[in-house]
Amino acid sequence: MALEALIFDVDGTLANTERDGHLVAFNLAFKELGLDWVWSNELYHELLNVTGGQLRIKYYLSKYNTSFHHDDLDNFVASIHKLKTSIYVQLMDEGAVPLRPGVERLFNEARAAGLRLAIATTTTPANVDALIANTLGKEALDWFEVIGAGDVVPKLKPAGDIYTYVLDKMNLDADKCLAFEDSQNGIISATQAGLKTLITVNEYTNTHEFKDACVVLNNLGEPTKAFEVIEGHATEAKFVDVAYLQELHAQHC
Ligand code: XBP
Ligand code: MG
Repeated sequence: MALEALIFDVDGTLANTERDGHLVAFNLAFKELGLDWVWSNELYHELLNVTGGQLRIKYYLSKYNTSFHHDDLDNFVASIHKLKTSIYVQLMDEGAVPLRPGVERLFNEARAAGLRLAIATTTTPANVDALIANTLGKEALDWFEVIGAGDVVPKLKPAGDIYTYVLDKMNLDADKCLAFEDSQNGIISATQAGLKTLITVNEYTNTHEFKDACVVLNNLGEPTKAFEVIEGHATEAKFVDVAYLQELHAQHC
């Protein structure tokens, strides 16, 4: 079965948007609304176990700020999240977060090799557009055949719904694809949709469980700076290119 398509997670995989984008935007939104909530990097690490910004805020209130009450919590949280999204987009417009090593290079090589590209993420669609447009240029949004984002499906990751949605839209079988993820919730989601997955960890996810991964790397690597294999088969490859992806795809993982 030949490799035909690559499906990418966004947050933590394409860029370190959680630490340098979302966390900053949540705290700025709280401040702007006069709330005395401050999420530290350590607390955010724990809160990331819950995917989806609105659910994350509710989780925070239920576990770390139990004295806070609001008569219309759903709408209140939605309004905080709306402000947080606009702040996040502004941060991206200011170029706050670069892509991780090897991401732009791999997009270009994959496109040149005729691989189909797509995105499957839990984050709000506007956030994806802002990151892509500000790092690769607006026209790069067209590189992705499908951008599956946010609550286009009822169940967020770790449910497999977003990957299944993307595969359906592409009219593609899971065994012709590879997924790119950074987290345990992400790999559970991709695996549930039947996908083989390559993991690049980051500071929030380097202790996660990735038993179903084809390989766990520190990042995608560049010709000038090789990746490190954290878990998986030894390889001659020094950075992730199309030939290495074909090698991984042929493995039983
Ligand atoms: C991403 C998320 C999102 C972002 C914040 O997970 O869980 O909630 O943290 O974005 P994944 P929103 O990388 O697994 O897709 O505030 O827009 O939800
Ligand atoms: Mg992620």
